[in-house]
Amino acid sequence: MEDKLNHADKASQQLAACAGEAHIEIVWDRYEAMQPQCGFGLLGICCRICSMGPCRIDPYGSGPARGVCGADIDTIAARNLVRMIAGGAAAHSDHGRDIAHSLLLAAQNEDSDYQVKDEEKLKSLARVLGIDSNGDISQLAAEVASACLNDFGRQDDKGLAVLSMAPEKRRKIWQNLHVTPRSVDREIVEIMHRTHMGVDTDYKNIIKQGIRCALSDGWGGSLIATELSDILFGTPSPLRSEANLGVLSKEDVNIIVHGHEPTLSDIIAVVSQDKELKELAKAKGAAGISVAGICCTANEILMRHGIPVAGNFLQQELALMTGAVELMVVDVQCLMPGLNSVAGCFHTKLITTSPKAKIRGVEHIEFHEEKAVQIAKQIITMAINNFHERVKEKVIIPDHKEKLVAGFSSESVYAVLGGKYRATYRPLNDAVMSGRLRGAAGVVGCCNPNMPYEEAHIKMVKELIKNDVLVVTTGCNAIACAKHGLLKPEAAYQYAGRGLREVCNAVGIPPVLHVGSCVDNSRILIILSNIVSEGGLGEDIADLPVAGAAPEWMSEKAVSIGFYFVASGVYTVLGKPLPVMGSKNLHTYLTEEIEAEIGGKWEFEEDPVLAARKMITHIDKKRKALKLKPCMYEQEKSGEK
Ligand code: NFS
Ligand code: SF4
Repeated sequence: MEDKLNHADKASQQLAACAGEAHIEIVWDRYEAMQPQCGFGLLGICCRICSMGPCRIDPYGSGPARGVCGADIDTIAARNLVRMIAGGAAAHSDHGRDIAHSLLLAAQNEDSDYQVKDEEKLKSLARVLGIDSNGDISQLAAEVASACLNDFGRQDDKGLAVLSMAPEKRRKIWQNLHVTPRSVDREIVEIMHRTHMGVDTDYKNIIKQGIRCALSDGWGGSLIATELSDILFGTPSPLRSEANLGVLSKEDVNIIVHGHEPTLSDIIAVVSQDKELKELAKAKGAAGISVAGICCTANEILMRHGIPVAGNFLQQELALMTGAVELMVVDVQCLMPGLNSVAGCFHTKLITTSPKAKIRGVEHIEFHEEKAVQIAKQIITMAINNFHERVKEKVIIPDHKEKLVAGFSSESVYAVLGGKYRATYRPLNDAVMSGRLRGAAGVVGCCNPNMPYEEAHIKMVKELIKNDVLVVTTGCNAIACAKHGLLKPEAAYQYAGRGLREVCNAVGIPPVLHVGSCVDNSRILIILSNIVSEGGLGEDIADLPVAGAAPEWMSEKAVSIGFYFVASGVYTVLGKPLPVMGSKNLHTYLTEEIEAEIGGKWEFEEDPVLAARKMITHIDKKRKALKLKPCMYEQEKSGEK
C-alpha cells in the first residue's frame, strides 16, 4: 500500500498509515486483497449477457474464438464498453434530470427553498432553446425546465434542443455519421437493447451508438445539469478556499457532504450558517459548524460558496479516519460501500439521503426538495448532537491543507481572460494565435488504487503547464491539483512556462483553472465552442490546439466523458487503457481509425509525462494545421535543455 501512496499528499499518507496501524481496512487494502484481478475482465473479453454463457475468449487463440452464441472477441469487447457508456451517461443525466425537476419545482412554488439565482443565465439559456426570454422569471424558469426535461424523453428525431450550443460544423459531422443524440434516455435504452443477446454484433456499429449516447451525456444530460445548477444556485466566479483533510476543524462540529448533486449540499452549506444552529453547536461544547466536501459535491459547493474541500474519491475513508467527523451525509455516486465499516470504528454518523443509494445498515434520511431546509436542519442537528461522542484521543487532523482559487466557468473565463474592459474570448484566442499559449488541455477524472495515488495527475499537469499549455480541470483531478498547490496563482511562477506565466500574471489566474464537478466537463465543451466562435482558430473543436486526459480514471462516467470528448473532436488520453485490449480490431479503431471519422481519438499511455508529451505533440500538430507560429518561447526552451 505504501508504494501506492508515495506521491500522495502528506495528509493522505499520514491517515492511511493510521488505518494500517489500527488494522482498519481501506480501499488500498481491498485492492491488494483482490490481486491478481481477472485478466479476461481487464481485457474486456468475458460476456455474461445471456445464460448460455458466461463466455470468455482466449486472446491468444488457444481457447474457443467465439461465445456459445457465436459472438466474437470484437463484439464482446464493444458491447461491454458501450454498456459502460450507458452506465456513465445514465449517472450524469439522471443527475441533470433531478436538477431540472428542482428548477421546475422552484418555478411553480413561491415558497420553495430554491430560487432562481442567475436570471441572466436563465434568459440566455431560454434564447438557446428558442423560448421568448422576456416576461415573468418564474414562468420562464418553468418553461426552460420543461424544455430541458423534454430532452430526456423526446420521441421525435430532431435531436436534443440543447445541442444548438455546439459549433455548427460539429453538428453537421454528427448528422452525417448519424450520431446526433435524439433523446438522453433513448440513447441509453438503445445501448441496452443493442447489446442484448443477438442484436448488434458489428463492433463499429455498436461503438457508433456508444458515441451517440455519450454525446447525449456531454451535450445533453451533463450540460443540462451544469446550466440549470448555475441558474438555480448561481454561476461560479473566481473565489478563494482551501483543500485537503487539514480543513477539518478541531473545535467545530465537522460535517462532510459527499456525493454529487448540489440540491442537498448547497442547502446544507447555506443552512449551516443558521444562527440558531450555531448557538446549538456552542451549547453542545463546539466552537461552531464546519462543512467540507468530498468528491464532486465538494466541487459544487466550493465553486459557488467557497466551502473547503476535504478530499477526493480516494480520501473518503481517510476523512473518517480523522475521528473528527461528526456526520458524513451522502447522496449519489462514487460512494464506497466500505465507508460504513470505517465509520463504525469512530463516533461518525453516516447518513444516506437518496432513495437511489442506500447502504445496508446505514441510517437513511430521505431528501425531498419540498422540505430541503427542514431536512438540512435535521441532518445538521444530528451532527451537532453527536459532537459530545467525539473521542479526543482518537482525533488526528493532519496539519496539511493548501490554498486555492476556483470558480471558473465559461462565463467567468470569458470575463477574466477577456481582461477588464471587454468580456470576450478574443485575448484568449490571441494568446494562442501569437504562441504565448501553446494550447489548452482538459485534465480531469478520478483517482484509482490501481495507480500510485495522484502521481499521474500531478506529473501530467506540471508537464503541460511547463510547456505553456493552459490546463482546465474538473472532478477529482481538480482536487488533486488543489492539494498540490497548482490552483494558486503563484503556481504560475513556480511551474508554468514563460508564455503561460505571462498570461497568468497579466490576469491574475492560476495556470490550472478549476471549472467544477464532472458534469461540469460540459463547461469545457462550451469554452471550446466559444473559442471556435470567437474566430481565428478554425471552424470546429477538432481544429483547436487542445487535448484531454483522465490519467487515473475509474468510473463508467469517465468512459462516457472520454467518448463525448473524442466525439467532439478532442484527442483524449487515458492512463490505464479502456477494457478493450483483448480486441485488436476495436483497439485499432478507437486509437487510430476513428479520428478520420470524428476528428478525435483515444490514446492510452500510463507514463504521465510521456502522455503529456503526446498531448503537446498533438497540440503542435493542430497549431501547424492552423498555420500558427510555433509556441513563442519554445526555441528559448530548447536552448535551456
Ligand atoms: Ni467524476 Fe465525481 Fe471523482 Fe471520478 Fe467520482 S467524484 S463525477 S467519477 S471519482 S472524478
Ligand atoms: Fe456467451 Fe453470447 Fe450469451 Fe454472451 S451473449 S454470454 S457470448 S452466449
